[in-house]
Amino acid sequence: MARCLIGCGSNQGARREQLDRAIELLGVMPGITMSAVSRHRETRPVGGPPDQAPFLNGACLVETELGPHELLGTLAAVENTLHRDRSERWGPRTVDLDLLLYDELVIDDEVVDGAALTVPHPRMTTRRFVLEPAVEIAPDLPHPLAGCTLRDLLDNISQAHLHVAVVGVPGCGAAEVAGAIADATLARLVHSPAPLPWRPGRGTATDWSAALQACAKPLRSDSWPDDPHGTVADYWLGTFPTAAEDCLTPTESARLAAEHALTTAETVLPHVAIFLRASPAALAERVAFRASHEHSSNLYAELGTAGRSGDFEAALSRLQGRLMTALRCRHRSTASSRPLSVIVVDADDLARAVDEAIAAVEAVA
Ligand code: A4P
Ligand code: MG
Repeated sequence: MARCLIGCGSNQGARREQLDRAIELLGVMPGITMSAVSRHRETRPVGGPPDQAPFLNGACLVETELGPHELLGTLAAVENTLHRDRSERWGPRTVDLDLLLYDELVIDDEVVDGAALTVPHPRMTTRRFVLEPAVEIAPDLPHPLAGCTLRDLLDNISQAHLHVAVVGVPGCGAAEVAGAIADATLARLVHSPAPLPWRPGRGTATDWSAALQACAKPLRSDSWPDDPHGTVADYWLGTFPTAAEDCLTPTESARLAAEHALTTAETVLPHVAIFLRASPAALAERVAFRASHEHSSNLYAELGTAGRSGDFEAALSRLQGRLMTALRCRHRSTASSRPLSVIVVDADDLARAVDEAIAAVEAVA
């Protein structure tokens, strides 16, 4: 038997009756036993078309013999019975049932019979409308990627001054996305004071140390503000030790990693990371564009030249993969040195990435 957490939402029609009916139907489905149901609460719509009606949101916990895809199919069947319209993503709905957690299973965009499934639900860790009802019924349930409990995740987004970091490889669009989040949420914007000295196969330990120290300065705990608007940075210090491995000798890299550990101990760590993941082609195109449009002595000009060799694209992709691993390490022991909430956003289309990132941060409220 697997223990699964399901998120429920409705903002169209008789919301309360529909949610109650959905939970009742789910409880009588073969292979499913309902073990706990939260209260429903009214929430502001996050993302989607403007002017849509407020939601009622709740959560339930079930025990099931069904596999994850079978359970997803059952949720869709219950939604269909209650006349769910799927014509618009994030559009108004009579009922939406999301599979939030399936035991401690991690499934990344696996398609079975035409239905894609990602578990844990990829947007749950910044969503107050998901975490509050979930914590009401299952506070100690572990989140396998965050390496902490649901209660820890809710505490994480309930900070007086939230710190969001936009993370990615050079060319991912972090500055644009961070600026847009700061504008939309009235947060303070911290722009990277020094570019990452990432030149695959070359570089000096002095350059890396200088860039690390420059970037750590605006994040120091002793000068950190406490106003309620929060801070959005367009970089994450955790990128440094990972990216330096491509440029420094193993001994120099190890020394930089040690310096990074000491330095970050005096900084404020981000609570939420927005990871901008782009395809190799989009990254190469963006770097080439910037190389031709920005000052010729900058990082992009150099990377643009390197980009003419095919190795560059591959190195950028590999770095992206390693950064992702560094951010989403599943071990509880490392949970204190990385953001508990990591939202992966497809960055090939920057306008869409901006909307997704803003929705992820607005969901905290
Ligand atoms: N899918 C993949 N993984 C899952 C999963 N773990 N659980 C696929 C459920 N579905 C999953 O979902 C689109 C596709 O996601 C499905 O085909 C399924 O195979 P959908 O329910 O048809 O469409 P959607 O809900 O519009 O899209 P999406 O991306 O799932 O939206 P979200 O993330 O569920 O957000 N604001 C408030 N206040 N309250 C809400 O409940 N909900 C949303 C929807 C936005 N804003 C909200 C709320
Ligand atoms: Mg859904």
